[in-house]
Amino acid sequence: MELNKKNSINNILEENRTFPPSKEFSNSAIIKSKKDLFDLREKARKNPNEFWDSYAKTEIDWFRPYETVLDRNKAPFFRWFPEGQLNITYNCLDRHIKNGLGDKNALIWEGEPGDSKTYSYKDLLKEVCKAANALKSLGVKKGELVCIYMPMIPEAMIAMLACARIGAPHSVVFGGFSSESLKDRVIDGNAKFIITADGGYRKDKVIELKKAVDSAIDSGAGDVVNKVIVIKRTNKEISMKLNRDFWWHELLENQDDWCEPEIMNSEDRLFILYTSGSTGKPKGVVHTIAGYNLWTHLTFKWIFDIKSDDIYWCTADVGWITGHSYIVYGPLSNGSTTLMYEGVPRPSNLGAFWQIIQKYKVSIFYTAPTAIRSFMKSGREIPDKYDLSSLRLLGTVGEPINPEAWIWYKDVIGNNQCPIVDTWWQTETGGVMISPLPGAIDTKPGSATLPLPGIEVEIVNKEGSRVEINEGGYLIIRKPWPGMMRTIHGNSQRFLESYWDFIPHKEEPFVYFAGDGARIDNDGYVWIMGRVDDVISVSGHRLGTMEIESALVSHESVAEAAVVGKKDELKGEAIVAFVSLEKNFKNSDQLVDEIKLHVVSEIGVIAKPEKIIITDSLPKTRSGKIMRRILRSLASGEKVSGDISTLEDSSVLEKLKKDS
Ligand code: 7RM
Repeated sequence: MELNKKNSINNILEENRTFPPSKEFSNSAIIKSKKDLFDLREKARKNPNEFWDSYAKTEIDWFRPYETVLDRNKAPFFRWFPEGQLNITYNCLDRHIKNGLGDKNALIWEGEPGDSKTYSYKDLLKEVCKAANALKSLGVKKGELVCIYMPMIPEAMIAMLACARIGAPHSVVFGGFSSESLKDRVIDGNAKFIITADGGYRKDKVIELKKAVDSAIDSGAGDVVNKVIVIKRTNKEISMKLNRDFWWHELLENQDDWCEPEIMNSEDRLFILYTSGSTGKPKGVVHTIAGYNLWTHLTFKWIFDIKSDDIYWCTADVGWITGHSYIVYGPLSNGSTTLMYEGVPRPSNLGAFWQIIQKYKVSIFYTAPTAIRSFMKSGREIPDKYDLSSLRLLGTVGEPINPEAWIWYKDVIGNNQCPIVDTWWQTETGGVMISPLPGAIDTKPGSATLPLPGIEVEIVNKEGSRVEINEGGYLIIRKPWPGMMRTIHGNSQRFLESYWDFIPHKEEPFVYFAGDGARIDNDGYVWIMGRVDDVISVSGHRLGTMEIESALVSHESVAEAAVVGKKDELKGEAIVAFVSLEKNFKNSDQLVDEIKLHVVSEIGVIAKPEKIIITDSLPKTRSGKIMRRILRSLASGEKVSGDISTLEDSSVLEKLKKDS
């Protein structure tokens, strides 16, 4: 995206409506007023170390206290609370039981075929301990990476916590990813263990997870993986390999229901989670224990204004960062009740979400703009059939929300009673960075509003200078924060290049570049404009154009490919691929379908191109770079404008127009 004043104002509807929180909401909120919020922001700005220290001391339980808040010696490899020792599962489970919350519901789970289950804090701790002991019995050691490839069932959460209990970092791979993607992640992380299920339910279909694990192992991951644990979910026949594959229920059967929490250092790894970038393969974002625990704990508490009797539901999958931070760690660290749903709304059950809110009296609901837009499309008659009066707060995450969808969400789902928290953050930031604190400030539809206390956001140009009010630019973060990523697994060079070297820095020695464009309005509110790199956001899921292009060219018929995002009313962006064919292949509908399916099997169904345009004429510069800007205009049906003088062969434009 090219950013300048003109397009930043044109791109985004000027939205001036403001919505203050109700008096009742503010009065009972944890942070009650703009003044309280600004005082906190000021405190954090003046003395960040003191600010973080005051929360780390009180909100986190330590086995050994830290001495240093922030170690900058190897910046930007920042280290937080380095001498401290703790175990995040102690903070998520044991301490609540000690505080008398043992019988409180920790997890409410709703299964896709209609089954359901609840776990109290005591129950959850027992299950986690049993699973932890089972992992130990299979030989999982502290520090060894465990891959988790699961449907949205309680065992996904239990497996994550069991790993954390014994100090084995986890690497959760979204269950919708293909065996190819799984293989890449297992190999990159060197994960010797995989926890999976026989299968999972997704939109009236069964996905065969164990089968995908088997083919990942057969096609290369076998050099790395030596044990697989399988949870029975669908009861479909699968093959189990002797001494390699173990049933979860058999392993757990005779395990002790107590497992001492491993004493971990603050900066030990908690997990790796892969996310797409503009170049190369997905990168393994590394998060460490203490800073992540503190940041997910604090942000969850502030943003969702959590009360002891709240029933909180985040609709994300645990395979994404939102699931890690705001289904598992943030809610549990706060001793809250978190709801998990195995399914997604589907044509055969468009009321699924509202049914669940009604059934469990959900009070806080956190979902993605894509979902809201699709509900909007199928009409308010559906949600109107359900009693949604238990809701008191609504949230969104993953992509910009258009004001129309925001208003609909507030009106139809929230009955105009609930504040909306539009939360901006990334896999890399660990937790939310920009969001309204719902009792403290007025919201504007489409803006994530203000950075949280301790977070110093600025919008700058290519030279690193701050741009003017309402001018578009690159979003950067000036100060380190506890939940920040620590590195890219196995590639610290890429960590430096992707996040810290992009923008020339002046005042602070290190500024973090988020990869997003944004502007800040007169009131200091941040308006996110989308990615400025070659990352496409499809229904809030991040995909690199390069990743999809490599999947395309790995098909025998594809000579060259260029992928762009096209604006999509529902999904935010849709994938459009321009493809040139190898000599012996001819364009046909059948071939196009075959190529689409090839991408699905290489990456996963979320990467399926909506449209493939076969053409002999990809627009290139004299140095051979594909001019994506031209393709973006063509894909969106817009006029190709701007400078095309660098185009090597200007006649390709006419040919391309014909092809697309
Ligand atoms: C949590 C998550 C991160 C990218 C980020 C943005 C976009 C996320 C918002 C948003 C506008 C928001 N992690 N993004 N939240 N854009 N408003 N509230 O999504 O690593 O998968 O993606 O998502 O572009 O850079 S992520």
